[in-house]
Amino acid sequence: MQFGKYHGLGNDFILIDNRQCDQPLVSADEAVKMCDRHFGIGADGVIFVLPAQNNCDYTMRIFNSDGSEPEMCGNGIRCFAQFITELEGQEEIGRKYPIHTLAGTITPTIKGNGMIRVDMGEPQLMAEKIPTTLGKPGDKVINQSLTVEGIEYEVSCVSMGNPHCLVFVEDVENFSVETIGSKFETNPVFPQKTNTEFIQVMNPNYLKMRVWERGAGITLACGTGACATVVAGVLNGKCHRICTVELPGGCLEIEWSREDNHVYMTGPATKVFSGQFL
Ligand code: ZDR
Repeated sequence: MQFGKYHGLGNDFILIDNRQCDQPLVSADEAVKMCDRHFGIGADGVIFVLPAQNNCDYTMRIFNSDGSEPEMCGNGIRCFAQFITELEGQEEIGRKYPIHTLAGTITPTIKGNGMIRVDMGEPQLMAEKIPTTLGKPGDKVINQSLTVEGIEYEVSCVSMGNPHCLVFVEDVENFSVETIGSKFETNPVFPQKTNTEFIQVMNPNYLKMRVWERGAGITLACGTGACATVVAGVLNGKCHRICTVELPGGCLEIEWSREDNHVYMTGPATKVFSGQFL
């Protein structure tokens, strides 16, 4: 099995050329083995470039490192776009690739120098769309109280195709993401589980965030999570619509457009190596 290994700010993925077949060439169980950092290649997920659907150029599917299948992956789709330029044998600056995902059509644009800008679509805010039982159907979940392990947090919820729970904290460096993250992920108020972002506001143009990802645990970056962070920041009056999000692996530039309500994410995608999995 040929693969490419990419990362977006340290959120790393195995990319598979699956253009000849409608179904992923590896099973969820095999993906778990490939993602293992000691017995496999090592990655946060496996991403497949599948044939086009719905008037798009390609279809993206992804398995998390635990074998679950998320609807979308923000850092992953930048790597996906960079991988396509390699498969197609040319990198055309300004070229847009509409990609069919389980979260609808997502469109990366090649900016050059390994940078990709992605139209991530519109955030979904209604409780049933996250999904969460923290609010009534039709209600937004902004600054609601949620008790986890006996501690009360004020949380906001945003779907970028996948679920995010956003928590603003005073000191993100010293916040115990490693112990509390999984308690948010599996909290019964999130029937599809959730990704959770812990955010410190440095100023209205600059947020620092650490993430616990559903199905992957702590990762160095999360693209959908950075988008959800800015949406929650704007809705809570904490940041501007154009904002830098610093993650452990580096920075993403996020814009929540007033004109079309879409969220735009700009950041790098970097190839590390290619190889053959036995
Ligand atoms: C967070 C993520 N890596 C990204 O960059 O958007 C997406 C991975 C999918 C996530 N773990 C989920 O929703 O299950």
